[in-house]
Amino acid sequence: MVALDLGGGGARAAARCEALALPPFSDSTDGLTRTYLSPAYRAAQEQLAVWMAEAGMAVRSDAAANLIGRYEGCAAGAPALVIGSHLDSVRNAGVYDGPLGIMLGIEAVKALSSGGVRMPFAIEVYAFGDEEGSRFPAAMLTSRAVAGTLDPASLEVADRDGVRLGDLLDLAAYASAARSRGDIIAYLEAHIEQGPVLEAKGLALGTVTGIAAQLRFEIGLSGTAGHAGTTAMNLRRDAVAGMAEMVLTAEAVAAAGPSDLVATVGLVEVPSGAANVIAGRSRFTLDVRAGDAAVRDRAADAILRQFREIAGWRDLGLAMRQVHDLPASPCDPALMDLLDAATAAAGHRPYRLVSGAGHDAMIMAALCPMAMLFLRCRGGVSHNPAEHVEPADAEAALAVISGFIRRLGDHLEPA
Ligand code: HGY
Ligand code: MN
Ligand code: MN
Repeated sequence: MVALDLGGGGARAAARCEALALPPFSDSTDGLTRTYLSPAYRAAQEQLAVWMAEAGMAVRSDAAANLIGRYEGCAAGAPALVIGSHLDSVRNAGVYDGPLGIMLGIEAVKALSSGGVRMPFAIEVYAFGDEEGSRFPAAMLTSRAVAGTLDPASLEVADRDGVRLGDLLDLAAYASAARSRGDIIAYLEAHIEQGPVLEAKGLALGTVTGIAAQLRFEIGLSGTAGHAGTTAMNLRRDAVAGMAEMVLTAEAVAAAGPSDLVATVGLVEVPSGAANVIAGRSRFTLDVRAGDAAVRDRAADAILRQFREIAGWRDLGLAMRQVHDLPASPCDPALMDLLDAATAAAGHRPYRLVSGAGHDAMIMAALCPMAMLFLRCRGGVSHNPAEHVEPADAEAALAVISGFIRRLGDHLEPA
């Protein structure tokens, strides 16, 4: 194959993520927030569609509101390599978490189309919708729809304002976003590491070996609302004090386990909370992860058992609902080898590492072989506006993705 001109596409990919951090591509004027199906999400899709078309792709969207660009292979209608990541963000997010993988996919296609090169397979770039779960109490619905693993009951969700997913999209059609196995050869996702390992090793890039298993719960406590000045301490049923004890319990259980076991309470709410009222109700989320699902499950069982004990002696009502269960997802060994080879050919030392963060890749693994390329991010900081990727590292990632694409062609059609 002729050498491709990557033309500063890595730096452009990073710059485009920065361009999507401001209104109308952010729902907030104060930092980046772009939730699934919000006005900012729709505006970002419109901009992405322009960039996909400029790169030589035919653009469409599916019933789950994913945006897809397709670049045909040598023969029209050939099965596709999917390159993707997510367009939504957490609240007050960094700008690269998700979009960078989409932008790099677009740049890889742009290099092929500019060089007039067609592969023996098509390439589709997917911009997924709700990876973060920052709007609805669910996550990765749109990649689940594509992978064909969606439980229709999981679509019955509403956001904090009571807007239901079904108010925004046709839920009866949602699962038609599914792709069939024969249509997809492999899935590749490039993503910032969101951790400190690559930076500590002095490496720009890493090949992911697998993604940690995740469990997520919503917990509700009910006590008795009362007067903060007149209710003696021994007479209280305080839903905030109970929640505080549970938060520290989750932290202690995870801290006592292996280093890859983590537990997080990231959202706490006190409905009708006030300075002079003993809280009658509280709610919070619990996220538990480990590289091994059995380790994760034992820890989650221990945490929930202690929650029941705390609720018991504090005489609090306790409601616990599991909202998310993702198994550990190993990456495909042959695709990891291709990424390592492309990394070495691009002049970087191949290095393998596990992902503690969740990604659409773990869902796509049910549909096809999956691989992930991590990029170093400054200080390992992510889910934070201070997230930063060096343009030079994005250039390196684009070179590796392009090398991966070429090697995938050779891998599928040995000379
Ligand atoms: O939660 C996660 O791991 C991902 O960033 N959505
Ligand atoms: Mn994220
Ligand atoms: Mn992400």
